[in-house]
Amino acid sequence: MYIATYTASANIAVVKYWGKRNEELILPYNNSLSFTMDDNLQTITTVMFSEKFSQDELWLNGKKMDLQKGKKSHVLPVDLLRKKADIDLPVRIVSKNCFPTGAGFASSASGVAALVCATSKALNLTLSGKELSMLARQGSGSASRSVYGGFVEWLKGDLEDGTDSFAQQIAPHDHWPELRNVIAVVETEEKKVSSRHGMKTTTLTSALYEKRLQYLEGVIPKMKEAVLQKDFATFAELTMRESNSMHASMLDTWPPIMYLSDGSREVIYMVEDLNAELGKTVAGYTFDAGPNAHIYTTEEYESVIKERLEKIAHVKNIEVCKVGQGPQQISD
Ligand code: 2P0
Repeated sequence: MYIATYTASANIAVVKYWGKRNEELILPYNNSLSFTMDDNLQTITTVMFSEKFSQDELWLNGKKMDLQKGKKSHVLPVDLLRKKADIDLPVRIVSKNCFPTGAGFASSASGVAALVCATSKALNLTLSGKELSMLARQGSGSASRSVYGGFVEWLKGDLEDGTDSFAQQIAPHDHWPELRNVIAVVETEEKKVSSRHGMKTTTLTSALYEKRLQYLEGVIPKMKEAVLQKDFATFAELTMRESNSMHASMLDTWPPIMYLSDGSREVIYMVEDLNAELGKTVAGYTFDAGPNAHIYTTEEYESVIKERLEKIAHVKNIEVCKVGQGPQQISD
């Protein structure tokens, strides 16, 4: 029996990945930047290989999944690693998302990152961060960033074969200890348009998309500098504008994609009002492929933001994350 258990956490991007230039290898059009979260948004995964198993199995949150359906691409890295290790045994994957109840999102990033780390360990492979990131990328793009903690950049790369498209850590988890991500859950239902489908139609139909890619080329160096200097005001403004840029190109997609809801917009106005009232930028929102808000702020303003969110009727749940350390092995 080959066995290993790993945890990995979701990451919340501040320069987002939305569009693939190669769908099979999962190669993006732009570099992206994110913070990996702490164990509040964590997946724990055990991977076992044994001749006693008759077939591959995936158990997610206590339910057996059909490997021929939706999750098939997410487990692709297991096949790649099995070939690399030259071990031809059936696998059993047992994975659990330890997200707060009703968080309203299930992250493929934490799941695939934990899967890649656990599989590699179970098969006794010694792989570099770069190799783990490239494998995770092929399961789900955003997972390439969750193999590291801290502040992470996924390089889009230029090569056709994807060998230069992987993530790297820009700053460790303790670089900016005051940073917080306040999550405002406004919707707990599953999204109507999957990221995979949505990003494809955006790249094919949005006239704004090309403009977004040009815009991001200027944003990325500024975002990295703002984080390295811990310049919160610049960081937050770039984060909000980048999120708005992505959601503008989504709305410009045909048929349009609208992830933001009335609740999301109320959170946006709350953040704008707070920053205006204090005369400085102390909070910056960002939204992924869904209506729930991620508000980056610092420890000092965490409680005022929570108080204001509690007054918004659409907000069903509030969680706070710090920046996390990245995947950890759990001993047997
Ligand atoms: C991100 N998202 O950078 C962006 C922001 C959603 C909006 O990465 O097709 O689940 O598996 O590569 O990684 C979601 O995309 O998509 C995503 P696939 P993934 O975090």
